[in-house]
Amino acid sequence: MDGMDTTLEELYTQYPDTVKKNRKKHIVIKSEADVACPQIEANTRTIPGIISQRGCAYAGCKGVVVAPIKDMITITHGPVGCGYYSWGTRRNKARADSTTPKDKIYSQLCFTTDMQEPDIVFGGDKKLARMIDEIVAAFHPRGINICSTCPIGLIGDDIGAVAKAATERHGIQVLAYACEGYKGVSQSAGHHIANNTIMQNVIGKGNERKPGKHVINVLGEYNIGGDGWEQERILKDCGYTVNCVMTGDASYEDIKNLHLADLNLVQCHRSINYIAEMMETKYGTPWLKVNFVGVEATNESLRQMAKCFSDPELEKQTEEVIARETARIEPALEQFRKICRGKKAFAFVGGSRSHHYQHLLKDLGMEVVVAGYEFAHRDDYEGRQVIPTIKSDADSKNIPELHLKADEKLYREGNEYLNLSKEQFEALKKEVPLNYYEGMYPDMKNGDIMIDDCNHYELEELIKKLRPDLIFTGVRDKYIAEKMGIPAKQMHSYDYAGPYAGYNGAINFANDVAHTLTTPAWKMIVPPWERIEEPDTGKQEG
Ligand code: CFM
Repeated sequence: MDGMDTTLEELYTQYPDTVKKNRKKHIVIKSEADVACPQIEANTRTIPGIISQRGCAYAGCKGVVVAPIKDMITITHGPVGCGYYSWGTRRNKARADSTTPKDKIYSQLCFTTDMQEPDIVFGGDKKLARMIDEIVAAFHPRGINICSTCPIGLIGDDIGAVAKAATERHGIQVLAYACEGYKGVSQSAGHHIANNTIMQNVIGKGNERKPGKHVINVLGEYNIGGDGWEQERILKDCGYTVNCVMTGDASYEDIKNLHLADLNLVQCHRSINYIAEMMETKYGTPWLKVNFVGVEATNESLRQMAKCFSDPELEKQTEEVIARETARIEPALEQFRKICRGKKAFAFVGGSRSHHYQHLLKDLGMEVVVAGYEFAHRDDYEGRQVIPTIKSDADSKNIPELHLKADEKLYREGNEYLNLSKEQFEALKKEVPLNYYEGMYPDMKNGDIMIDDCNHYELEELIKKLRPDLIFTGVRDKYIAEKMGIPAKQMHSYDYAGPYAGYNGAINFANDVAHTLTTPAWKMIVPPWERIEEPDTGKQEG
C-alpha cells in the first residue's frame, strides 16, 4: 500500500496543482480494510489538454447502441468523417436468420448525409429528407435511424420533424437521435439518448412472444467477434428461449417484442441499464446483471438466472451444462494456464469490460494490478447486484421497489461513507435484497490501482513503474504500450479475434493471451527504462 502511495505521488509530481487535485479523485488504491469502495470520481468532464481515451455522445449512441440493429439503416447526419470513422470498426457481427434475409442486413454499410459548407450555411434538413427517400427507394429497410453529429446541433436542423414527415411519407419508422458529439462528458451520454429513444418508440410495439417456458433478453451484448452467439448457444442449451440479444445481431422486430420476455439479462451494465430500469418500471420485467466473460463468471451467472425462475428442472439442466462445458474446456485451459499463471496485467477498457475480464484473467491465474474505465459511472466501480425472484405477476410488480431500495441504501449510506462499520454494512446487505456483491473494486486485491479516465501520461508512468506483462486496452493506447515493449491486446474489437465470451470464448482468449505472452518479438524491443540515455551535448546535428 505504502509503495503504491509513493508510486502515485511520483506520478502526480508532473501535474500543476489543480490537475493534481482533480486526478487524485479519479485514482484509488484498493484497501481490503475498506468496507465499501472509496469514493472515486467518475463520469465528469476530462480536463482540457489531457489526452483522454474517451469517445463522444455520437459514438455512444450511433456506434455502440443503434448501428448494430441489423435490419435498420442508420444515417450519420453530418460531415462524412463521423460516418466513415465510425464505420465497421467495432466488429458487431450480424447474420441472416429465418426472419431477416441477407439482403435486409445493413449494419455493415455506412450511410451519411456528407454535409458540405452550403448545407451548414443553409441547413441540412432537405438533404436529409432527400437521402431518406433515396434509401427507401433503393433498400426498402424496415426502419431508419438518424444520428446527429456536432454541427447539426449547432445549426439547429430539426431532425425530429424530418423523421416524423418521413415516417408519414414512407410508412416505416424513422427515428431521430439528437446525439451531437458534444453532449455529456463521454460516449455514456449517447448510450442514454439511444436507450430513451428506443424505449419510447420501439419497445412494446410488437405482440409476438417467442415460444418457450423461460423467455429472456440479453441486453447490452453487441456480439463483438461473435460473443452473443456463444452466449445464445449456452442459454439455449440450458433451456431458455432467447428473445433478443440487444443490439448485437438484433432485428427491429426483436426489439419491438422486447417487453414480452420474462427476464432481462444485463451483460454490459453501462450502455443499456437505462432500458433495463425503464422496462422494470413500465412492464415489471425484472433484470439481472450477468457476466458471460470468464468460466466461473459464466457458471455463476447461469446459476443466478436459474434461481430467478424457481424451476428445479431448469436448475438441473443448468448444472448439467455447467458440468459438461467446464469439463470439456478445462484440460485446454490448464495448458494455457501454465503460461499465463502469475503474469501481471492492466485492464483499461470502456465502461464495463475491464471488470468482466478481471474474471477471465483470474481463471487463467493472472493478476490485474491496474484496472480502470474510460467513461464508467461510480456504480460500475463499486458494483452491486440484486437477484430478483420471478414467481407470479404480482411478485414481479414489487421488484422495481426492491431495486430502488437497494440502490438508495447503498448509494446514500454504503457508498457515501457514513462511517459504516463492517458489521453495519453486513447488516445492511442482509436487510436489502442484495445477495451477490461484485464489481471492479470488490474484485481487486490489496494495493491494486483503480483508475478512472486514465490518460496517456498516466498509462506511460504506470507501465514504467509497475512493468505489467500484458495490457488490455483500446485502439489509441495500445500502441503506447507496444512501443514500450509491453504486449497489448485491444479489448474493444479483440484485435480481429473472438469470440471471447462463454466457454468457447475462454479458450480463444486463453490461446490468444498465451501466444501474445510468448511472442519472441517483445524481447527484441528495448524498453525506455533499459535504454542508456546519450548525454545531451546541446549540439545540433548536420
Ligand atoms: Fe458496454 Fe461494450 Fe463496454 Fe460500451 Fe464501448 Fe464496446 Fe467497451 Mo469499446 S457497450 S461499455 S461503449 S461493453 S464499444 S462492446 S468495448 S468501450 S467496455
